[in-house]
Amino acid sequence: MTKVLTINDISCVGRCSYAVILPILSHFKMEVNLLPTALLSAHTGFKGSKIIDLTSQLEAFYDHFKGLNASYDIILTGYLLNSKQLDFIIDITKKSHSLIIVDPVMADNGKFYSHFDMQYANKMWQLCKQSDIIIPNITELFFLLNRPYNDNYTIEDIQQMIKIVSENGIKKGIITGVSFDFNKFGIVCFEKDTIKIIAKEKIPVNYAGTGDIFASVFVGYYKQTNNFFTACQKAIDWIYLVIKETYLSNNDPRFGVPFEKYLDKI
Ligand code: PXL
Repeated sequence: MTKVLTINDISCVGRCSYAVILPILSHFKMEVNLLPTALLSAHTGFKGSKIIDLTSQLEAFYDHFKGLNASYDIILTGYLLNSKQLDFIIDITKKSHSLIIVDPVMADNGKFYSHFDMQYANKMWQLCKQSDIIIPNITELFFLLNRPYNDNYTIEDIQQMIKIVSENGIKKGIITGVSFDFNKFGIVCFEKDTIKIIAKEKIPVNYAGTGDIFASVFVGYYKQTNNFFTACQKAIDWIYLVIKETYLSNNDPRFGVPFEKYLDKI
């Protein structure tokens, strides 16, 4: 059985982070261990979220796992709360033999989420450089490379950014939320020198948690198929189905997507 250590937050409302990662990875019959970074009443897209910061507990939890002889095929990182947590995770990944997959959760739509800034992005870049696969959205890619976000990016801009990412030793990556054309929306994925664009018809609503859903369904398919580009295609096909049907039902996007109804279509 594949064993995954997931490092992420528990947002009690809003279908993101562990609320989506756990059911999806379990659906793929993976064993999931949790290293929670924070407990939030709801994700930060809602106003007034109450946050319990778990920074002071991370090391003790991880030491306990080591004492239990836990070893992981995959470490999947997501929402971290601060630079101190990043330092600790960078240290873990340096010493680890697991496949390291980093979703550098910190920004979207050209802006940082609350709590994050360019200094955090620079440190997140250090973590990305320790990883095997990164899954930033397009805003996060700009910020990782210390660039101001520019909505009018071209495919050449992305190719150039991917070149820098590859030159820094990151072998594979998926850039999500990419749109070159008014009607299309999708991902750009790369493995060494090969770059593929997978585009779908644009859906003009940003649902919470879809980055976390994409990352986990990708991880599941990657382990299942052992083929990076096939996993990207399957992940995008499934999440597109979920988002398209959600759009037709007019849900409040802060509550995420009803992915539960579509697990059997994975
Ligand atoms: O889905 C990304 C995410 C995860 N966790 C928390 C968030 C967000 C995005 O806003 O606030 C707590």
